[in-house]
Order: sequence, then C-alpha cells, then structure tokens
Amino acid sequence: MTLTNFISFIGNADLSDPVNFTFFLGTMAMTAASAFFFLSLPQFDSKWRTSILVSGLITFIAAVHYYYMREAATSGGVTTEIRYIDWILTVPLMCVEFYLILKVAGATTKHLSVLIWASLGMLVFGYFGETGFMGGSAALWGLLSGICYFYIAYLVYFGQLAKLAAAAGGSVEKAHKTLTLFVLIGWAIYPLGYMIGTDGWYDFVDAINVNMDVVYNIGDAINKIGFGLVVYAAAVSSK
Ligand SMILES: *C/C=C(C)/C=C/C=C(C)/C=C/C1=C(C)CCCC1(C)C
Repeated sequence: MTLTNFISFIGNADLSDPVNFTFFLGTMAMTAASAFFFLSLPQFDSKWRTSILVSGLITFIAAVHYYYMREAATSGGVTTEIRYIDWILTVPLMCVEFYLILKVAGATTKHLSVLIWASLGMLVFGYFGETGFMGGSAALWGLLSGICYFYIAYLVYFGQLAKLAAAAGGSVEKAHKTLTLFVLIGWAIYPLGYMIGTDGWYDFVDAINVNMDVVYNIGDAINKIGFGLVVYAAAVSSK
C-alpha cells in the first residue's frame, strides 16, 4: 500500500455505514494485533514461538483480506470469494493452534489433519451454500457445513483432543478449554450470519435486517484476535 493509497483509504471511509465501518475497523484491529503478536515473538522461547507466529499470521492474513473486502463492498462488488479465501487460509491455521498447544500432551499430525479436513469441508459447503452451487439450497449446504462444524466441536470438546488436554492438565488444559469455548460460542456467530444472509429460513430469521458482512466481521474480530490472545496468555503464563 503506497502512502497516497493509504490516505485515500482513510479519506473515503464513510464510517456511518456499518459495513464500511466494520471492514475499516477490522482492517485496523487485525493489523494492530498482527504487529503485537509479531513484535512479541523475541520474548518467548522456541517452544512457544511457532504458536505466537501462527497467531500473527491469522490476523495478518485477515488484515490483507479485509483491505480488499472493504474495497469490494464499498464499490458495489461482492465479498464472498475474498471472504472464503481468507477463511480457507485462517481456519486451518486455527486448527494448527490446537495441535501446537496439545503437541506436548501427545497430539499427532493425524489429529491435525482430521481437524483441517473437517474445517475445509465446513467452509467449502458454506461457500456452495452462499453461491447456490448446483442449484442446492442454502439450507442443504448449510446442513452439511454444520455437520462438519459439530464434528470439530465434538473433537475438541469431548473427543480425543479433550482427553489429551485433560491428561496434560495445568496451563495446557486451561488454554485448550478457552480455545474450545471460542469454537463452541465464537464460531456459532458464523452460521447465524449465514442464515441472515441467505434465503429459505424461518420468517423471523429472514426478518433480521443486519448485513451478513457485519455479522461475519464481528465474528472474525472476536475469534481471530481472541484466539491469538489466548495463545499469547498461555505463552506468558508458562514463562
Ligand atoms: C477466522 C474465521 C473463522 C474462525 C471462520 C469460521 C467460520 C465458520 C465456523 C463457519 C461456519 C458455517 C457453518 C457452521 C454453517 C453455515 C456456513 C458457514 C460456513 C458460515
């Protein structure tokens, strides 16, 4: 981004529009969070450095995509493709965070690949639903996506990963628990946004007059920055 670009980026920010405002704030918050995570790297020993690096990559990838999504949204274009490219990069990285935290407790790359495949299924089905792929309804694709989501939630909350975390105890268990809460509560914001933004749901859902991008932007801020901070806190407390 050149300086002139940056000035016009600020200059044409109509902050009274919630779509524009949340993209603008999202870009700034994700950029600031990335700087925070990257600059904190030297204070941690090598055991934690990869986790903190991944936290920074998640917010940095989002910051770049937010810059382009805001541009698309404010010039009347669609954000769907950029949104899903962002998610397809960042959600698997969140799976990596689970794996890195539980590695000392015995998590294997097999656990990691199951999480990643489930998250890719969740996102690809969601994308199909938003774009009406093969004439399928948003409800049908959303159901398939939701099954993948529940499977991820099951793995981290009840399944093998929960058991590994419980056996490890201490700060590992605590960090795992908090990340799990993000998956159960924070990630539930997305299917809500999806139902608000697509057709074929109950009337009361269709009646909600909030822009889908705004819901997704709030979800991203909570989940991407929150996830990173949980990892950061775990790293600090283990020093
Ligand atoms: C940083 C981005 C994150 C954490 C994105 C998470 C996205 C989801 C958990 C999306 C889930 C969806 C469903 C469970 C059903 C409807 C379609 C989706 C893709 C919105």
